[in-house]
Amino acid sequence: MIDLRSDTVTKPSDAMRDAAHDAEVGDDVYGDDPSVNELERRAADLVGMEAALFVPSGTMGNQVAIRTHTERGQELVVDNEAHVVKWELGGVADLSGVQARMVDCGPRAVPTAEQVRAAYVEESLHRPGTGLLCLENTHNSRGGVAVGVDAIEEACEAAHDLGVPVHLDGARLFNAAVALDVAPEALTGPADTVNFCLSKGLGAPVGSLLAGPAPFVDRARRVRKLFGGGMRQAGVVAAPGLLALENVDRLADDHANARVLAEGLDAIAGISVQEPDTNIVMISAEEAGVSASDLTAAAADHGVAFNPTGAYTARLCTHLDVSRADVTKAVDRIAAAVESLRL
Ligand code: TLP
Repeated sequence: MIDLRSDTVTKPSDAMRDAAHDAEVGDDVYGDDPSVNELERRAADLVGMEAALFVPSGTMGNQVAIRTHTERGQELVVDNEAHVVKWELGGVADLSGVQARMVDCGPRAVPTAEQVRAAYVEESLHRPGTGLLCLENTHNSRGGVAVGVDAIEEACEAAHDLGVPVHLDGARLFNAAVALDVAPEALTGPADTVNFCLSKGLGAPVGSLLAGPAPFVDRARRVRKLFGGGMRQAGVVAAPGLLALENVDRLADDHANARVLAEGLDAIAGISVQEPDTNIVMISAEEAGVSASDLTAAAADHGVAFNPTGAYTARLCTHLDVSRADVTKAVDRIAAAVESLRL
């Protein structure tokens, strides 16, 4: 099976497994795990922040950030397709008691300054006040869009002018940086905090980092504990995470594979493709009159796995465990699957 469901499906390399075996460990809740401490330091440096916190998942990183930034009842301004509101089980309401004021950012993927100002709610006797702006880069549900520095700066500046902090869901931050050929700090600098994942394109088995100013990270550490994310000898997962940081540059290979995949799929009659910025390819089979569930089921029968995202749309991800040859094979198999549905 060629597994294009997500870049989360990568298996740890032998070097990562060895690193886990050999890791120096301690009790991280006491701050005693040298591997975790090193990872947090390296991660903070990498995104130009003062400190970082190792968390088990991107979801926890985002939800800890939102809880740390906000007070119950406040509003969170966010794109209506953002992961934090679409794919995190209503965590913003459940875990932080905030309500989302959703903005349709369209293909731009982040709000304009005008949209930020329009969504802002001033605290009053009748209104809760806006507590946070959340951005996402790359933007997953909008097709792995790499949002440029100018758009990030514009949104952050508008929020800051209103006294609203900004959290960046950078689960795939390095995909954005590589695609745009900018330093990660250029994308994170305008925001107050950022979460990035080790367990996606970078290939680690587990883990994300929430980075920001040291006092924020201190408070986030307590929230992580509250959410059950205080890990003990977490060096066994931090050590492979340190190796994952070496996989940043190779994300360009995934992006090149995504372009080949997109071109191949676009050539199949009835399939239309959104040109990929990074490692995510969004397709529609509407013209072929084929539903996404039929398409993904037929493709699985032909040996390619990917996920439906709507009635006719589906998402395919390239990653560390998918070669150029796999991508070419995947195109042939999907073409055969579409053909089988036309018969
Ligand atoms: N996204 C997963 C699914 O949940 C959709 C995927 O396969 O892409 N932010 C963004 C932008 C993400 O894409 C994801 C994972 C997360 C946060 C959450 O990360 P995890 O899965 O580590 O909780």
